[in-house]
Amino acid sequence: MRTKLEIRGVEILKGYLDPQAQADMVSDIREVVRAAPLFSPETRFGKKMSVAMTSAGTYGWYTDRRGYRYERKHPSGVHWPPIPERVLAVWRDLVSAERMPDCCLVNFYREGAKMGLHQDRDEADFSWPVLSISLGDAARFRIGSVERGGTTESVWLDSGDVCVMGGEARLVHHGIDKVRFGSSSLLSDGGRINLTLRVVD
Ligand code: MD3
Ligand code: FE
Repeated sequence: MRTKLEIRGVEILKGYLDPQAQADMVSDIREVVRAAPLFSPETRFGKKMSVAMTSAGTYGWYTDRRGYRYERKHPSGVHWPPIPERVLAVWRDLVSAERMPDCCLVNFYREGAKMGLHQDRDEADFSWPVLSISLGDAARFRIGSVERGGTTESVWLDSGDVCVMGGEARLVHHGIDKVRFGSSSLLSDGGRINLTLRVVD
């Protein structure tokens, strides 16, 4: 069943994708990963991220000791593959048909992977929301505030859930505390895929 939740301005659409749509999207993402293999970059502090990632679209998000940024090419030197049509359809439905995202960041969480609290602020125009799609194992998503520190709230994201972060929520701190590894049967080897769609420039 589709239900809607709102936490600190983040809109959470539980059950937005049915099981068939989730499986179709996983095969789309497998194709993206074939063209642009997953990698675990180093943060600006030189620490390897536990999340593996790649991107689709004109830009891919990247980090190394030089800092966080968007790049037009995968570290191997190839252009990022196009954003799959079925992924763009979610953006069209929930955000806009006028402007398409130019990055789909693919995050892959293996057992034990997590993502600390951060803001997404490497994009040029914060008036566009960020949209996220969760596939595979359930994850505890933590939401803070725009300012550093203060209280946080958490919510479990399940396979097929979609989040839209726009308006006041666009710059809130957020992260993934933990993944309940093996909780979903969508991915044969377990793990969690998160897609975030962003307008970069
Ligand atoms: C709230 N990814 O890639 S998605 C990220 O599940 C990221 O992989 C997490 O945070 C993940 O940057 C969380 C939900 C999300 C994405 C972007 C946001 C929440 C957000 C941007 C602004 C506010
Ligand atoms: Fe983020």
